[in-house]
Amino acid sequence: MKIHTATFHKSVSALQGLPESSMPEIVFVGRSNVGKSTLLNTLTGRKALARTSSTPGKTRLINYFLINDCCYFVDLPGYGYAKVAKGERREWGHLLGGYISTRQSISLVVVLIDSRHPALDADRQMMDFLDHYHRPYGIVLTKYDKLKQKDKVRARRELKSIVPKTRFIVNYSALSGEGTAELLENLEHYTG
Ligand SMILES: Nc1nc2c(ncn2[C@@H]2O[C@H](COP(=O)(O)OP(=O)(O)OP(=O)(O)O)[C@@H](O)[C@H]2O)c(=O)[nH]1
Ligand SMILES: [Mg+2]
Repeated sequence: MKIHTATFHKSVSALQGLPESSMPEIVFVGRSNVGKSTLLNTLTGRKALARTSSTPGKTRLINYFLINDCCYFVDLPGYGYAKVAKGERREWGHLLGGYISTRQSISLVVVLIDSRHPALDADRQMMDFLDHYHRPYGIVLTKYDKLKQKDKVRARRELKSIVPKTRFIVNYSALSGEGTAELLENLEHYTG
């Protein structure tokens, strides 16, 4: 797909506040700090569309971005970060889990995984959860620029063996732009 327009639509703190489900939603999930908000910015070519930070726990709400007036990209709070207070973590977990398990208009979940740690429990649990609710998903390996060549081969191999159901695996670097075109091509099928 080609992105012509990308605008912030709405932030939601509770499931009751979700917008009317009139368009397909492509959802971006992953551990805190994996690069979800950064990816939204590089993908849309809008530097400050989603807020990013080197400190984990930056995104705390469900953020809707309207793309080409035809679908939403949805940025979610991260999971699996120990330093966030327990109560807050539980709250995000409910919001995230409730949203993914009940929202019918989700057309695809993009799971972002840190390419340096491709097989962490938290990510496996997320993919089990997606399987359980029959949500189609694809994988983006983030921060690919930080990997040495031999680790690049290993990261993909490790992942492939544990996630046979993924629709795609894209290597991604927000620094170099690697993976942007390939990811957009894959998303095309889920925009309605
Ligand atoms: N080197 C490198 N750094 C990246 C890349 N993508 C993101 N980062 C950095 O990783 C940090 C976290 O990025 P965010 O996009 O805020 O991460 P997030 O997943 O939205 O985090 P939460 O909102 O806290 O869940 C920032 O310092 C980014 O600059 C990448 O491809 N390469
Ligand atoms: Mg974020």
